[in-house]
Amino acid sequence: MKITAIEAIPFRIPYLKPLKFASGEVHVADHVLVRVRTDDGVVGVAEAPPRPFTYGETQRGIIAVIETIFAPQVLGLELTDREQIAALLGRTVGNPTAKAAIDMAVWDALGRTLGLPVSVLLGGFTDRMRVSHMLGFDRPEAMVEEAQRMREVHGITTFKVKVGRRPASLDVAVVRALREGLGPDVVLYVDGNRGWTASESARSMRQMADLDLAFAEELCPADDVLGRRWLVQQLDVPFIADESATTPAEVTREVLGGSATAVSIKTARTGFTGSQRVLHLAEGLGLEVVMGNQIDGQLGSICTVAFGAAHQRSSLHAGELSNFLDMSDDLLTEPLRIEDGALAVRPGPGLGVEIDEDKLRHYRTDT
Ligand code: MUC
Ligand code: MG
Repeated sequence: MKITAIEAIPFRIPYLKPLKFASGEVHVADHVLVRVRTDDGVVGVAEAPPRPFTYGETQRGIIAVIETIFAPQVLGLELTDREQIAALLGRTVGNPTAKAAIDMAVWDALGRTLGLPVSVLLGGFTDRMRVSHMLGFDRPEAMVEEAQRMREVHGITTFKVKVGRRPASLDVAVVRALREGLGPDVVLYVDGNRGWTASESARSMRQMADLDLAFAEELCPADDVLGRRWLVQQLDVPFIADESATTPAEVTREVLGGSATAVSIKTARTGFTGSQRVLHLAEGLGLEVVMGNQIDGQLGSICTVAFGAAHQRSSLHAGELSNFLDMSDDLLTEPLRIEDGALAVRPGPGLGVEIDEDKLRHYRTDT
């Protein structure tokens, strides 16, 4: 169970359709596949998605920090030394998706070594999650059409709508069109990626008051401290902290400061070890949890479902698990399938997935 090598492999898979939101847009999945090898010949995998506009990480930066800082610290440790590994990686500031991918690849290797699914090791609460689909910026008719297709083809009935544009009326019109087009039974919530001011957010939320929204996420920056607190106190839906609250300390600060009342957990940035810390804090504080999407590929999405399904609180709401559908291809030998609006945990050891070596050869950009 000793870690003997950590590989960081860049790959590039285009999206069929870009995802656009207030803080950026993604046209290509320029991710990093992380492989942790042990002296028993076991290989654990995970993927790191660079999101420069959210965390400042780039594909080259992720590879550099893994190869030059993290791998030398972790080599020689046992797969069960997860607290040691977290402490060593934690000495470096930032680099959340690089750290998370190492953590999750270690968990995958541990599950494979023990012959148990990671989701069972984490808690094993249930074996699947309902899926929420994230709708990026587009014309109202196109977004309604996409949501209808997701409902018809995959049975998805929960949608997160990207907002935060100017004029805000563009987004208000989209959310109204979605409610009118999809009817009262779907769950709708909005995510602004910090695009609006607090007053634009308050005004837009008033204009959408009749649309039965379930949550509002990061409508304005958390750094607008008093404005954000003023906004959150007047809303009658939970306000989800996403990129503003990625660690237990940040969650505590935002929530005790009155700037958030719910939390998004993304395994892509807190791995399994860090996500459990945030989840247990959320339980203690009484916060609702949504399993978020870091615009993950299939490997990242199976990590989200493994964690989300493992615990009661993280499996209550639909998880954001479907944006891999917009990628032109992926790396798994057996592609993920969303059925009846749900994504199941893979039953095999570890994460229960295998990398297709031919596809990896085709999409990796370092050879
Ligand atoms: C989300 O929930 O915000 C867009 C930017 C990012 O960091 O994650 C995505 C989705
Ligand atoms: Mg978000």
